[in-house]
Amino acid sequence: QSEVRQAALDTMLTTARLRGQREVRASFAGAAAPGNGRRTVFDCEERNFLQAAVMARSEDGPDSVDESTNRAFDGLGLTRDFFKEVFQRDSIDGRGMRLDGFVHFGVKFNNAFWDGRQMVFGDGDGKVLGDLTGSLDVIAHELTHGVTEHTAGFEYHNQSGALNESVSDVFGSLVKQWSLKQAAEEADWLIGADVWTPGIDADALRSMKAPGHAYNNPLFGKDPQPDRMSKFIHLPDTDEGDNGGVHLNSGIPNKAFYLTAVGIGGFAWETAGPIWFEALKVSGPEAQFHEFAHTTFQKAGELFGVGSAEQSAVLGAWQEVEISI
Ligand code: ASN
Ligand code: ZN
Ligand code: CA
Repeated sequence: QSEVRQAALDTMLTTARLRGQREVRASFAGAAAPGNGRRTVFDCEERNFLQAAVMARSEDGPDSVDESTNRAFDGLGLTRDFFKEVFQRDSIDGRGMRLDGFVHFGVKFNNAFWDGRQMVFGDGDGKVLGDLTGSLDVIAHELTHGVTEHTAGFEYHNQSGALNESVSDVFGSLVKQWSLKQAAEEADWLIGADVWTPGIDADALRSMKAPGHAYNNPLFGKDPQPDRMSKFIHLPDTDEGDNGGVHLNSGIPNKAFYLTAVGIGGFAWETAGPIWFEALKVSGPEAQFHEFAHTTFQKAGELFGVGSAEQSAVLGAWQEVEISI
């Protein structure tokens, strides 16, 4: 058990070190070139750094023989198309930024991440996690970190960091729902169900519907995600403290989104989705839960009318997670 814990901590610290690493961003050839959202997938061949990765598939090239490459390529494409068709957003930066995905990062690496410029996926150790390209919502989660960086820019710690995490889960889940044409009441609201614990059925990395009921986190113990403000977890703003519990406290805004979506009913990407997306575009880097809640309420009024059923769903949802507007 302590071995599993140590491995999870190592993974988390490695991810923290690589996330937003400026050198990686700057050194990548062509990084600044506009690309009409064109995709390229690179194979890290189990190495721990991106510079040595080999091109595995590009927009006009043939399918790869490698399934991780094809899954990353397809998942990035679906996510790009979702943002374009549903929100008229042209790729990560709104200006057609090219999409670079990296697969087979490291040896049995139990994570996926956005590094400030590209999306990186490990193979998983086969026990805690399978190949991280195996869940569409995980791919969409990582791409959405890029969208958030280019819009609200939520600082990656404490409440603004939990909002950053939550927004990635929100649109990660919506991409999956959109691709399956699932209404809010039919969706599973799980993140990473296909990749989390390959040997154990019916669990996931996180549940937006029931935060704290999806999994056993090797680092933080059983059912660590809170679903309301009174259960907010105070952790230090360090790498070991998950930057103030950003992957834990995201359960609170996740639940608020879920409640809004099922409160309105129907396709969530046509209801709660646009409300959250408009709120994301006008929020700032230091936004706190309360402020963001207020912004969603305001946007619901603008999009659906003041006093509309949609706006009261937003109000009720935040109330239920103990955030008053
Ligand atoms: N999978 C994690 C995420 O996307 C990686 C990290 O940044 N801690 O948030
Ligand atoms: Zn994330
Ligand atoms: Ca499982």
